[in-house]
Amino acid sequence: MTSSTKTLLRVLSGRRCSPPPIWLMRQAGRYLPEYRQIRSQANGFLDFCLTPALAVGATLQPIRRYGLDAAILFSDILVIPHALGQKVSFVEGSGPQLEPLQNAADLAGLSADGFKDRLAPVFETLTRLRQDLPDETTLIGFAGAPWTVASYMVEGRGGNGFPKAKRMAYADPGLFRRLIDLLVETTAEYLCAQIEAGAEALQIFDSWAGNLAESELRRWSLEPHARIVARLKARHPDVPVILFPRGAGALYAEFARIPGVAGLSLDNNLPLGWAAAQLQPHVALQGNLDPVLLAVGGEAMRREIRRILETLGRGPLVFNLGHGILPETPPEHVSELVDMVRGWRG
Ligand code: 1CP
Repeated sequence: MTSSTKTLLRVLSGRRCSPPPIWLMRQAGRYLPEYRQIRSQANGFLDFCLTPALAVGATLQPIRRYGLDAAILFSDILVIPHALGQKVSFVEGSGPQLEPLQNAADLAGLSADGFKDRLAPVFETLTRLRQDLPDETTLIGFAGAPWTVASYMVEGRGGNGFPKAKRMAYADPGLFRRLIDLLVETTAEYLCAQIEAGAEALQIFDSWAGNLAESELRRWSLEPHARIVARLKARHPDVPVILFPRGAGALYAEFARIPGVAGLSLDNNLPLGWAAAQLQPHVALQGNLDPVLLAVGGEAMRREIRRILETLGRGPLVFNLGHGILPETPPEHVSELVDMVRGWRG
C-alpha cells in the first residue's frame, strides 16, 4: 500500500486530512488491563522493552482496541543510557533509576562501541511490527532528545526538576557539551537504524525542554535537535520527523524552522490560535488535549476536543494529547475521544 493511504504520513507531508489522524502519547500503558497482563510476564521493564515478542504485543494492544492511525514502538527513552553502559533500572511504582553521571570519569566510563548491538531487539521489534500492522497504520519510532536523556543520566531519576543536570549544564558546560554530543551521535545513529528496521516516521521527545532558560534551551535543546534532524535527513530524506519540545513556549517557533522538521507536538500550555498562526504554516501540528481532561472525561473533555479540532483542524493536524496518557484514564474515555475525532468533518 502506498504511503498516501496512511493518513499520518499524508498530514506530515503537509496536507490536511478530515478527519485528522489520531494516536496518543503513551498509548500502550498501565491504563489498559491487557497491558498490565503482558507487563507481568517480563522480569523487569528493560527486559520487557528488549524482548521483541512482548514489545510487539504491547505496541499492538492500543491498535487492536481502538484502531488508532499510528502505532508507536513500545520502548523507552532510557534504553540509550542503558546501551551506553550506564546502570538503568525501573522500580515498580517509582519510575526510572540510574547510577548518576557526576563527572568526567563517569562520562569516560560510557562507551558507544557496540551500543547498537545492545539495541538489536528494538530493531527486531520494529521489523516484526511492520509485518503485523494493518496497512493503514503508520509505525512510529522514537528516542528521547539529548537534553531530556541527559537530565535523567545526570540526575539519576525523574520527577524533581533535575537540579543536578541544570547545575552541570551551567557550571561545567564543557563536560555537559561532551555528554550532549555523545547523545546527538548515538541518537541519530539509533534513529537511522530504526528507520532501516521499519519505522516510517519518528518522534523525538524533549519532555523537559521547559526546564531550560532561553539561551540554555537554544544551546542544549534546539541546536542538538537541528543536528540530529540534519543527519536523519541526509540519510533518509523521506521519513518525517516530529519534535516535542515540551514547555518551549514561544521558542516553538524556532523549532518549526529547523530545516527538515515535518511536525511539532504541542504541549498543553501553548495558545492554540498562536500555534495555528505561527507554526502551522511551516509544519504539521500534533496535539494537544490535556491528559487530565481525558482522564476526567464528560462535557469538559468534549468541549476541548471540539476547540482543538476547530482551531487546528483547518491545517495539517494529528490529533494527540499534550503529554502522555495517565494510568488512571478510563479506557472508555479513549474510545469516546477516537469516535469524536473520527466523526468530525471540518
Ligand atoms: O512499569 C511500567 O509499566 C513502566 C511505565 C513506562 C512505560 C509504559 C515507562 C517508564 N516507559 C514506558 C513506555 C514509554 N516511554 C513509551 C512507549 C510507547 C507509547 O507511547 O505507548 C514512550 C514513548 C516512552 C517515552 C518516555 N520515557 C519519555 C518521553 C515521553 C514523556 O512521557 O514525557 C520519558 C520522559 C520517559 C522516562 C520514563 N520511563 C518510564 C517512566 C515512568 C518515565 C517518566 C519518569 C518521570 O516522570 O520522570
